[in-house]
Amino acid sequence: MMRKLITAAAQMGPIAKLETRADTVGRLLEMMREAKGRGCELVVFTELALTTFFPRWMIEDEAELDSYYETEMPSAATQPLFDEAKKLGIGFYLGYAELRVENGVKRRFNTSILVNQKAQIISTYRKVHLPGHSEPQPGRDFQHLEKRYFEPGDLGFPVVKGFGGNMGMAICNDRRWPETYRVMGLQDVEMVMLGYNTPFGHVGEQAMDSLTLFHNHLSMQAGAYQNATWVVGTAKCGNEEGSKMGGQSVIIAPSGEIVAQAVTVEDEVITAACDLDLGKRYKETVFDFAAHRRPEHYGLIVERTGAIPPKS
Ligand code: CDT
Repeated sequence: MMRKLITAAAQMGPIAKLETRADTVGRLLEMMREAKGRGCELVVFTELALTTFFPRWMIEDEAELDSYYETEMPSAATQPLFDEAKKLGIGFYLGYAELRVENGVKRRFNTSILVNQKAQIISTYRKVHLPGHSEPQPGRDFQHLEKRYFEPGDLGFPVVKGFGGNMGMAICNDRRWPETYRVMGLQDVEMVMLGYNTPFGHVGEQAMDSLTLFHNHLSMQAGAYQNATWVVGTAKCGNEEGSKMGGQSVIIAPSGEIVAQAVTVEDEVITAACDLDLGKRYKETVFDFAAHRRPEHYGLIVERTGAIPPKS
């Protein structure tokens, strides 16, 4: 049996600070049409796909900061994406900055949604692993203030039915953490979609920074293989307001193999015919969780290594 989901990763080149939402949404629409033209049923856009990557700056003016967030979804600016998706019969993953007011208090999240072919939002995810700092770091050309501008997601890692399979989402730094994939793996996820903005030089250690692109793929390939799931990783990349970000968007099979990869640092659509049944090959053998995982023993190992004090 084969459950084929033809999927696109729609990589984005830089979004300038002054680029309007309408222009950015126009770029997304163009890539959505290209994906549909290549037979895709799903297109995965990137993290914070509607604006420049604003956490690189310390922004003290609240109105300016608020201008990077969406207070509703769909919004007037993003409605064309929903309209076109419905017309074309294509679903999409979209990352954006979410601002909601609860009991008069502003709450800010780095969010993604999954929209089906009828333009209905079928899942919402809020980024859990927020990298960087909450205070500006001295001596840096670019900050990484995600901890200042967002709170950690409060929705867990939901896996939902859609597109004929079990679909999960993550956002950027989440991809480096095995928990991200395993929490979804335990829910039998078959495709993890994620967008990322990864500036070079973000660690500040040259030896590590030179491995940025290697670590990008390493973490996603490991997550795919160890949880027998497809992973679609979509970059925002290129030189954005002087900050250089890595590209190499990928579609990765449950074997851990890359089956499609972007070759530019610009807007670029890559596609693959993803057989959602492929994961079974691993889920029924080497990664048969029920047969081989030993969670009841993990606590003992942790105790013996002193990571947690032994029970008295
Ligand atoms: N957007 C995002 O999460 N970027 C991080 C790099 C910055 S760490 C200071 C990432 O993990 O790619």
